[in-house]
Amino acid sequence: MFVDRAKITIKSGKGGDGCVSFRREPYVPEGGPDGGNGGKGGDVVFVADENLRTLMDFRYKKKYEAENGAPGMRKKRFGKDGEDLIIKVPVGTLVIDEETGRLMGDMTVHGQSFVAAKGGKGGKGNTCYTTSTRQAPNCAEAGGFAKERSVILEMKLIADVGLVGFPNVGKSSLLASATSARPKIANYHFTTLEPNLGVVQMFDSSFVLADIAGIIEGASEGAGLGHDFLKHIERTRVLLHIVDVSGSEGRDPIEDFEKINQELEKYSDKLTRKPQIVAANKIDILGCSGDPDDLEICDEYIEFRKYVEGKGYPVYPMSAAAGYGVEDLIKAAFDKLQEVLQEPEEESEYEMFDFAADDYDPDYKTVYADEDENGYVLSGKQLLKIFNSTNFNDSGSLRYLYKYIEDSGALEKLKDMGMDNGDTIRIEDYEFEYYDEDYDY
Ligand SMILES: Nc1nc2c(ncn2[C@@H]2O[C@H](COP(=O)(O)OP(=O)(O)OP(=O)(O)O)[C@@H](O)[C@H]2O)c(=O)[nH]1
Ligand SMILES: [Mg+2]
Repeated sequence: MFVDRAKITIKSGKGGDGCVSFRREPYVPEGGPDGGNGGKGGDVVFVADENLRTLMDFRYKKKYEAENGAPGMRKKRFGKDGEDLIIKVPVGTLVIDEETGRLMGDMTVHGQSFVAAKGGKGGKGNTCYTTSTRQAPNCAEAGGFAKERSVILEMKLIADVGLVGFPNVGKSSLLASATSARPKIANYHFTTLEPNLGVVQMFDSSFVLADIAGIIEGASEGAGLGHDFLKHIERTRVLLHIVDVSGSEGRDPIEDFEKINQELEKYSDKLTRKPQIVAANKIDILGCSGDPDDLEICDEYIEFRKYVEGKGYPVYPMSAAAGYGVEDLIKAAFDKLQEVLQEPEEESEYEMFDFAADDYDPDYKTVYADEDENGYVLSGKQLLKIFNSTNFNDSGSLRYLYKYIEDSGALEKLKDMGMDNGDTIRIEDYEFEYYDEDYDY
């Protein structure tokens, strides 16, 4: 199965928590703090790889997680950083953030890479919390959060050159003749349903040729899986239009040529803007060997060539089955491709993802006050970070947490909601009772 779109979830590593620890040495009754910092969580990184051709692998594995940072340790030892997770994708893949629908990365060259989910920062150990008034800090910073998101991978380019034409005209035969790919070739329509890709070697260079399912009249309106097929064609740079010039199935080659172009045009003018080279296939059936002298007396071919050239397209005679003319046609496709590669790329239909805005979270400091069937609840990202950094056996650390909650204004909100002295407030799985400052116990 050919896969050109996939949805996966990615998750960076969480930062390791900072460590709370104190020096323990003989004859030193109160050693200072010596808790080390936690390690950074691993990033999720996308890398373009020219050895991959489809998004097949993402069909089976959907979840990708980088390693967490390790917690800090005693004796000021740092926790190990989590390993980055490298995800290789074919050149020509678009990486799109599902939530915003924005483009995170357009992977156009081999080796190109970007970080799609940053790992959480390592938390600071208690060593870093020492101040002049606080010589023995009993808390350490929690590691930064992991980042999780859904991304859509989409192949912008499935191949450099795409074969188009009616069913049974010899598209797969050409792929088999020009590359080492072995597509199924048979004398019936729609032998090919999924694109077959082959690599054409040209001197010290190469390009990818895609054999796509045959197009029929009405494909642009969806006839015979038309939309899927036409979408594949959209993802090639140069079109090789194969026509059965012998009319072996009783159709007229000129009409065939026109009908396919009409379908391409109806689907999208992007397809009509692509350079197109026309191959007049099955000349052997017309009794032609491919020899130039032979060709000039082959009326059907000459008539077809005159018409198509009149429309401004180059025409190449061919017998894909016998191998005539294949080399010249492939050379022409290669030359055209080199020309196209010089041109600037068409503008992307996607807006760019804003990484700076993604790093800056305006919601980070908000403390949410809610009520559920079990009582009052506080939540919020910064609150959770401070909560995770709190040592509940240490009064200084607890006081810091309470002061943060008070300053956030969340208690006022809870009071407006009807909270009274003695009511329970919950943060994650921790509960405490609320009493006013001037409450008379
Ligand atoms: N005589 C002759 N037969 C050919 C030539 N090229 C292809 N054929 C035959 O035409 C039939 C169809 O060829 P395919 O290559 O499968 O055609 P296709 O365009 O890939 O067909 P679909 O995948 O069904 O769209 C096969 O029986 C081929 O052997 C040719 O140049 N001369
Ligand atoms: Mg085929």
